[in-house]
Amino acid sequence: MSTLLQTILDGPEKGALREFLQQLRQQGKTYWLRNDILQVFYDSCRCFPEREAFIPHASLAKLLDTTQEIILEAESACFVLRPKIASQTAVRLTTNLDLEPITIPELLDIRDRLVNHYNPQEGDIFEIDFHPFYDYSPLIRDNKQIGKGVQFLNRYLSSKLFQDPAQWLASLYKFLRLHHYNGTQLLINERITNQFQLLEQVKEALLFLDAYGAKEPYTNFRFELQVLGIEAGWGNTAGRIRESLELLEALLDAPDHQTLEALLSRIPMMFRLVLVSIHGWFGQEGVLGRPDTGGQVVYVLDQARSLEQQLQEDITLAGLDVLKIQPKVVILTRLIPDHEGTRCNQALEKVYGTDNVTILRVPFRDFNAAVTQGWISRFKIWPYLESFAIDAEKALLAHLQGHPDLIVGNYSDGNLVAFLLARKFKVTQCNIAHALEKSKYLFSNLYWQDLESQYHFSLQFTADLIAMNAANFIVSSTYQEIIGMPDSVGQYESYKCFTMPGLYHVVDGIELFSPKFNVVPPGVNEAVFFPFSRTADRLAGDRRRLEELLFSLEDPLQVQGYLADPRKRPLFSMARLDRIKNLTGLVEIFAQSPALQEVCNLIVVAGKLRPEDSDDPEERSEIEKMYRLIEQYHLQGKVRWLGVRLSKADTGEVYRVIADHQGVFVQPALFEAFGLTILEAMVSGLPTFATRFGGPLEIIQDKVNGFYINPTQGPETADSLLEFVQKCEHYPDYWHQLSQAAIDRVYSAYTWKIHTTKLLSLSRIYGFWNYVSREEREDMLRYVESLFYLLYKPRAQALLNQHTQGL
Ligand code: UDP
Ligand code: LCN
Repeated sequence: MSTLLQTILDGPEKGALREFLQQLRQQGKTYWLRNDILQVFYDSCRCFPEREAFIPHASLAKLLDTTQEIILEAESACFVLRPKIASQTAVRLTTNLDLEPITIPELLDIRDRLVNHYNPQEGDIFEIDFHPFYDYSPLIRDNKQIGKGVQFLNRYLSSKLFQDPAQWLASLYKFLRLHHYNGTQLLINERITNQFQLLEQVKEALLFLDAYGAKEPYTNFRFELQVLGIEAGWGNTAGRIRESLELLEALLDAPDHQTLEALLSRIPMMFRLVLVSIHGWFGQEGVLGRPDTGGQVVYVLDQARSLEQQLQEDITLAGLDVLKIQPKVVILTRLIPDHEGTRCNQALEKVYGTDNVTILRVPFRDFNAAVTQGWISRFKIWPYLESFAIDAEKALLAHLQGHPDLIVGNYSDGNLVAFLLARKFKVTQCNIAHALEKSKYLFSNLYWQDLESQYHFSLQFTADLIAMNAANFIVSSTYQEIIGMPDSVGQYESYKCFTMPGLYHVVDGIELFSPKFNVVPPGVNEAVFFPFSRTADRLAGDRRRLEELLFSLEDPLQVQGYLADPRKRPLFSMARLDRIKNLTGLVEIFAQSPALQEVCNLIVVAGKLRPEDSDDPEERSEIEKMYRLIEQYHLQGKVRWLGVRLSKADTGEVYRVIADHQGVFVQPALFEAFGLTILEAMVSGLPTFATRFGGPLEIIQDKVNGFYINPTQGPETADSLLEFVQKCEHYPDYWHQLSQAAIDRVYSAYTWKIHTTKLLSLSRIYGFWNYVSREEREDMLRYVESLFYLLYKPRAQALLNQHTQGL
């Protein structure tokens, strides 16, 4: 129970707490969330400056700072407290100011009562609880270590395995014998018949290698090694093979976790990778900015390219060029017959600049052509995924000519399909969320029934629970994506305990302390996005053309608005035109600050210019709002809105042109899971102001290499932009300082090389442990399957029925 709350009740602030709760009650609202609670409190502090309890450092302030929710019931107030990251408790405070603990099921009942969905006479509600299934896995204790799962897991499992040397040797031997490529044995062959012979042969091979210099190519002695039972895969030169075999020898003699990690990251186990990204328009051109089509497409394409390169390097280093092994990376997505001029109707498309990265498009089955021929909102895609996975399995086998070695899912739909495929192929499953919608839409679970016809969150959240628990490992872009910050709940954390009134209660939805979580941030495509000062790499023609497009071109089909004084410093933003991206919010902030308008213009690249051109209800309503704001605040001459779809190369140059004008990039989202545009702008050298809600908090270090803004506080945001612009006027170097700091930040922490090296290392290590401990996870996977078949599938079928009836 809360000691802080008890201290308040036992001390002089007791009265103030009672008074504060009274104030909340008087407002007639029963459900209070943190921001509103604090707002009421700080308003009281202003009204009663003389009252000691109403000061920001009083115990009451500290308590409210850790309070996520207050639910007011007739006879009590329920406090949901988050005293530290990833830990939550609930307590009831009665009208007599007595404290009682509240269990998780009780808390979920209270929330149901709040929305009139508590019907105990109809029996208990279905409870989802993953807790018992995590007993197979060790748990991290220190919350600072969350997100560094692989080191922890490797250390833990190694020590467990090494305690039983006989089992350890047997597992290692079996694992090494496992590796083949298209029927060719790798690593060790049948001449080594058991684990005991393995050590003898390794020693023999090391003796044999003494005769060769470190640089001697493997091909010169390949067949001699084969006779000793040693196959390709240990290295491309005598020196590299020696190093690898010495690692193996050490592991057989006196195992330790570092040596195991070093050996595993050398072992060639990854040749065929599948990246699943289904919703939206997946393509290389003309798709970004379309509904549901943004950062994930950029991320997956860049990641696929980088993975191929890294795999190729690893294969060469492992000495597998002799076998003519070529890595294959497949991006599995949906084929859209009504392709609207994109290439989304092509079954196979090679990714530019690669040898073996292919986009493989599999159509949704034609349940109802009116729906399945065109783009389907990511919120309505659920009924098509199981049959998609069945068809994709065949298409993958045909294309890859073998099983994949790793399946990486992206977003809720891709992760669900990755789960189904990984189960079929019996391979490692990696999850990447990109953004979990549950955190984006306030009350998305509590009021799911009201939102169901548009968003179908009952399917999405069930799919999320299935995929995140089934995954062998989860890659997140930031630490706070997993468990949030001291004052905000993480995206994964929000799945820990929640109610879907009338459908189910999640009493333990995900183990946040599981070592499956790993933070591996993405990078930027450095050939496209680079600092504006690298003039030799920029094309003068593009620069002029885009300068004109941004600042002066008159073309009502592409651009709305003109700039009366184009010399003013440009504030720039670019995003899909959906509500959460809040570009209309940025226009409003600008509109309400005449001082900012004095010194800056606003330029936004977003969506389309005509509502009738959009199929997406959110995009249509944002377009209409944008026009309303421009009209209402007389922004003509101050704002330019480009409804264009830029090529990738042009996007890179657009940031640089804005930087030529010493502009500023503003990212005003109400919530941003990560925010690739922030990396792109920063690496181009643009001082960046980004939302403090979500991933940008980790990318940017406030006032060092960028700035945080709170887009819900318009005047405050306008003031901080203004302050920066004024400072730049006074100290011309200031803009350059910030610009350089932004560039340095990206190059030091956000590159694809760093990302893929880590991802592949994770894949190998989790792959090994998946093999060694598979049986221990089977009960979890069976539970997950039952949720899929008994909960998800009937709801997906019901949605399909609606689609086939044209609803
Ligand atoms: N983008 C674009 N044109 C647009 C809007 C976005 O090229 O009109 C690109 C942008 O450069 C970035 C990605 O789409 O690479 C958006 O990624 P981000 O992570 O910022 O947001 P998301 O759209 O994924 O939520
Ligand atoms: C989805 C989002 O909403 C963004 O915040 C991310 O940057 C993008 O995916 C790539 O992970």
